[in-house]
Amino acid sequence: MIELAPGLLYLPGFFDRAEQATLIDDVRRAAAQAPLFTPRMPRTGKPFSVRMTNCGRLGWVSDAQGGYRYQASHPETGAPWPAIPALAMRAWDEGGYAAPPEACLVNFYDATARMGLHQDRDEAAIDAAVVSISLGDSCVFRYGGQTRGAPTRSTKLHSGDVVIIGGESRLCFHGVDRLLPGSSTLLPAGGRINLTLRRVTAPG
Ligand code: MD3
Ligand code: FE
Repeated sequence: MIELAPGLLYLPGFFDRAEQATLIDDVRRAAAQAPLFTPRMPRTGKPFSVRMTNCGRLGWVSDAQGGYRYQASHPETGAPWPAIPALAMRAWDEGGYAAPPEACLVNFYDATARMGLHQDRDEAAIDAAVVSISLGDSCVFRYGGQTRGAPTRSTKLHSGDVVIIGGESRLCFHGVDRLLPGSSTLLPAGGRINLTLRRVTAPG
């Protein structure tokens, strides 16, 4: 385990190849039930290059009219989200939060997808760490400080890696600069899947 910054813990190779394959099977089943959708920016409606779906009681969605939010149903089908993959809970346990996660956001990156620098601040339970699981192609990940202008560093994230974003790093700006296509054979057609487990509401 490597502490990249205060509260930002990097667990390289947390999931072995067989476990990664199990997680991919679970994500495929989830996406069959809750299809990937293209989120859109609040107000402008500009589409994200990353496609998404969710597992858990609550899912993160965004569109022009409603903006960023968590909701209990799929934005296109209206159905409840599928269950969080059982193996993903092993990563959640590393975050040390007493209550279970409510959301597992599934991000799918094709070779050209990116995610701009942002903070994760749509959760009322801001004391709970966000737990990230990377699968498939590696990416160049960027993280900075609690203001957009603070200096940033970049690091690569590989298939099977887990990142715990808690403590002082919970509100740090971060994003995905680019994929490294062909860096993994886990997904036959390439691409990257990131699962982020989140506690949304304050427990109790
Ligand atoms: C915050 N996803 O969905 S994983 C997101 O790889 C998101 O798909 C990225 O940002 C992805 O909101 C990043 C979570 C993560 C990892 C490292 C961080 C968030 C971080 C380091 C500092 C601050
Ligand atoms: Fe984020």
